[in-house]
Amino acid sequence: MRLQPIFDIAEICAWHGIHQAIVCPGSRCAPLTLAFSRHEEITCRTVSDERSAGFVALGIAQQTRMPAVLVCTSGSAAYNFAPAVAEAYFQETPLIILTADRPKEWLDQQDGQTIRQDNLFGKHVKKYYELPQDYNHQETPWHIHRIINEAILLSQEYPKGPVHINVPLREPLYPEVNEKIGFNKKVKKVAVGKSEQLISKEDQKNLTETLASFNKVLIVAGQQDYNSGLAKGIEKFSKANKAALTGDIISNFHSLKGNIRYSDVFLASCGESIQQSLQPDLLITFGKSVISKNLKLFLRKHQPRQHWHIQPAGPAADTFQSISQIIHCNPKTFFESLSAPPAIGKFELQKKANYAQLWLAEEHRMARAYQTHFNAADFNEVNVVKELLASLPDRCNLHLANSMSVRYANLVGLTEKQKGVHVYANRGTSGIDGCTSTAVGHALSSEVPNILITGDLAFFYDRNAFWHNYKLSNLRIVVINNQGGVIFNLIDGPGNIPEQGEYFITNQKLTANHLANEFGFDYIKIDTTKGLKNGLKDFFKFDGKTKIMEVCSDQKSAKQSFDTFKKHIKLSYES
Ligand SMILES: Cc1ncc(C[n+]2csc(CCOP(=O)(O)OP(=O)(O)O)c2C)c(N)n1
Repeated sequence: MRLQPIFDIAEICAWHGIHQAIVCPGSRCAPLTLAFSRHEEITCRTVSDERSAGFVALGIAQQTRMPAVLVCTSGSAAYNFAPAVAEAYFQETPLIILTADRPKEWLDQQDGQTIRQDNLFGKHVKKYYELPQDYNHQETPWHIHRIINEAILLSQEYPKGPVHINVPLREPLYPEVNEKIGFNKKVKKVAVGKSEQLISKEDQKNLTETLASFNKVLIVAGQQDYNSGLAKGIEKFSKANKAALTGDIISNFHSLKGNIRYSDVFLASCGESIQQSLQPDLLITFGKSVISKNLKLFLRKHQPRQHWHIQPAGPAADTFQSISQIIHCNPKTFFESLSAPPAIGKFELQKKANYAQLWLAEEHRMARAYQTHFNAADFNEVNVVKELLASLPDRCNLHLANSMSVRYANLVGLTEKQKGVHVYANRGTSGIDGCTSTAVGHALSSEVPNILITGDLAFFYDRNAFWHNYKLSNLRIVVINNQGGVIFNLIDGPGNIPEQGEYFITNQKLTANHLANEFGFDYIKIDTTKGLKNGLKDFFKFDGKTKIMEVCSDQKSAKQSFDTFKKHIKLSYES
């Protein structure tokens, strides 16, 4: 059958456990669209704007922890996946991107929707593949099956990421009236054996000895999904080795006892002598990006004697400019393997514990400073985020948009008790372009409430996240509307120049109520603390509706309250 090789793609995906596809409209992609929409093991949805579709697929892949399929037609449609592809690449999220293409001989012949699609996403995919465009050779099905299997396996190999398969298709693109087409269960299937990467006995011995010889051990966790096994391993390791642990809100370690949440805040204010006392001998890092600029600056200046980075394979990012050893194994295995109490005397152990105590002392100082600073009655952006985080449902996904939303949330932090809150943010490229669509992808593929906190620019930028016909009853969006990108009012640099408002903050006048009306969402406007408290009573209730809460803020008060907060933290070091 003519289109059988294309239908086989969906069959192979389903066999690999890939059950979610996002398809964008077009005719060239019709065979792919039909293959995925007709396959009974695949949930196939359509999202018209490819920019949003890409991020929706990203959210689905993150939520299901499996690759999601993305299909589009030829031409600029494919280019519009690019921002999401880059984000997926840096967040190490697997996507199977299938772009339909014209037959190759029509390139550069003034044909419509024809662009150079080979290697379209450049180095932001793990690999680019192209399927053959003629199916009459007897080895073609094997060729196609081989490529699809390889691409799927590669997308899930460490580091996970997007793969691009370009699919040139000849007309006719639709099945003939009497053409019967189905799925062939006998397609070629290639599995890969998974083996746990262990630390060799010799490495374990050497690492244990080195670890025991350092008094000041600091663990820094980068962005990652919540993983209870890893959390337990770290808890055991830290207890045995008296290590300090810090990870910002996107590391998802908030429920871990002893995690230092406020390092970004206190490292900005604590001064040189405290910073020196916090300098580690041994730094252990794992995970992806770190939000905290202050932590980066602190560690680049106060370098450890050794820096071990743990990841399963490949070269490591040297974020703190101090890597001395890359340990290729799963972080969970690493921490479990080294969690026996070190063979050292009481006095030596006490020295280790003293270092961890120094970090905890700063954490406690912040907790006290927060208590005296935050007045629940004040209506400002940080307070709103604080109130929101405190009111989250026990089990939910929290999505934090770039840029101040994720920063405010990191500053406020989640508590040990909020174990069921899982945090997501597009910190692969830190774009404002797909934060809403990514949250939509999560909402479409999860049962729990999904709460997005976003600024107004990020929100209005990505409004096509809602432009489809799927219900989002488990989605709640809080838009902090200060009529522009307030980050450019808070950071040093654009703060004092005349071009600030027009070219950096980019003042804008939209409000979210029109959008809510257009899409049939519930809408509530908040401009007082009392209103917020009242609004929150119903906001998280499940009543089948998507809800938007628009917090009316202004740039002046946002700056004022942020500056006052920073001053208060500084003061806590003077008294
Ligand atoms: C796609 C993209 N374009 C531009 C930027 C630069 N940028 C970073 S933050 C920001 C403003 C965000 O404003 P808003 O969403 O209102 O959030 P706020 O700063 O007020 O928290 C911009 C334009 C970006 N990160 N991503």
